[in-house]
Amino acid sequence: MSQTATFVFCAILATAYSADRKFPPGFIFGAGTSSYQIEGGWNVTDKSESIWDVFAHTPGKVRNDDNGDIACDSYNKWKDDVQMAADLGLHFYRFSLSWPRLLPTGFPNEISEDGKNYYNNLIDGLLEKGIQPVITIYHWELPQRLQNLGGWTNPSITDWFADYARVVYTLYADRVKTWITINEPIIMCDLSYNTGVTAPGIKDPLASYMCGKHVMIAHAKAWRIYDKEFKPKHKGRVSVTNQLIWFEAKTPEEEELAKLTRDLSVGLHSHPIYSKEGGWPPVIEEYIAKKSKEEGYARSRLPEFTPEEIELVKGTYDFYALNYYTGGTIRKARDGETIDPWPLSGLPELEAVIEKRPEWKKSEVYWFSVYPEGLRKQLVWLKENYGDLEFLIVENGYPSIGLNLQDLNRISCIEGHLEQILLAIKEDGINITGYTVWSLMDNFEWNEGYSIKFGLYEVDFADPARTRTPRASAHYYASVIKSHTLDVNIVENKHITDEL
Ligand code: GBH
Repeated sequence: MSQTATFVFCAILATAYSADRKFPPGFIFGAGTSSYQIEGGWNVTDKSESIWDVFAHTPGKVRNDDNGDIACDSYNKWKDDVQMAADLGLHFYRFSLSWPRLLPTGFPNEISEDGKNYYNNLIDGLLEKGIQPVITIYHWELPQRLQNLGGWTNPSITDWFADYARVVYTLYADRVKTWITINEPIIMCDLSYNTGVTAPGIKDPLASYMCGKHVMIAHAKAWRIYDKEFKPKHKGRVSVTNQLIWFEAKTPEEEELAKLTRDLSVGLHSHPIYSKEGGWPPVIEEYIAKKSKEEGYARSRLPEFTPEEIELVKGTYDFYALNYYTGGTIRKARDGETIDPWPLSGLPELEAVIEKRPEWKKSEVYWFSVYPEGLRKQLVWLKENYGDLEFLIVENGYPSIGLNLQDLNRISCIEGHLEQILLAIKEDGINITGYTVWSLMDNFEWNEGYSIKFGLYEVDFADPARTRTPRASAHYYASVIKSHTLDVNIVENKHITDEL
């Protein structure tokens, strides 16, 4: 047995058998990636530049001036990725499409043969191994040409996106049954247009909410196109995924503020879709309108929805998709205190400060502390606010720094979250149907470049072959999937360990 497997053995022995640690029949497990973070092949054939190509090629924007020119080289090595997914025993693999690889002009007047074939091969390769493809249509790779036209601040983008979505449904809906339109509206709008730490790096206090509105309408148009033109024949499902940081009050006195923070961070992009009345969360709409007025604006910084737009967006879901990583406590800012806008520019808006409880386990990465209970609390909150929905967790994972195959922290983090999912299913009666580890392999972690690792597989970025090696967490996850329980016993599952 390898040293890696020995570590897994130790980790697994600590868990005792109990019927409560079994997953419901039909619960599915997957892993995720996104196009710019893994593909490379940034200038092959007719692919055009994305905002990330331009941003990462600008010195000083990304840690160590890393870029995704080659990344994991999945453009060439997709067969390895499929094999890794198969070795893990994944039920599904979540990946995203590169808009400028498929539509080099940004518009459907030209569809790239090379781009089309790349994703056809990947989809067919997965299906041959019995793995369901789950596609994110937009995971932040906007064609630069569309950014030059204003990107997500231009209302026309709702049609540009809808046209792109129709192209990809036409190409792949015969084989792909689960779709995520857009990854993390709040993060993408905030980091791209307000804090400016990610591409295209715009820092404008008005732009983030403009983006926030257009993202909702773009999603809704794409959902409705599928629902009308593709669902009757292909019977698939479409949703959008929200990044949810669980915010709770630091002290009982701060409960009101914590509630307001959740209404902004979770509610902003959930209420328009999942609530009965639709539109922005009323308390947030009022709060921002009032502040905007005080600041001397003629209208609210949060653009209004028309009644038609409210109807267009409302109900455009087939399930609730969420990404969960970490939690935070909320307290009122002291007079004159500078508020860090990460992870939400709404925090300065609300004069709210986010902190971590000292008892939460820290990771090596500053923004991440391990708080699996927050995931269960978040799911309960969502059910209370939006009803008995089906929940699909499409990202959860653990960040680390440096090369390390024996990633016991990642194992215990994943196990902790899976325990909370089981509790939410069994104790709170929440309908959670699947779980996704971010990420299948180490990749380009946006403004952090390659310095932060999320992979079940380690990738050697110094090696032109971009060799992938399973970490202990890959062995662990394969055992969980195979046994469909958290009571994985590495002795019984030894053959899996050997295979990997
Ligand atoms: C998700 O973003 C993304 O969907 C995925 O692509 C990403 O790799 C993964 O999670 C891990 O981050 O410099 O202050 O912005 C989650 C949001 C965005 C959180 C980048 C960490 C860096 C801190 N992440 N952010 S900051």
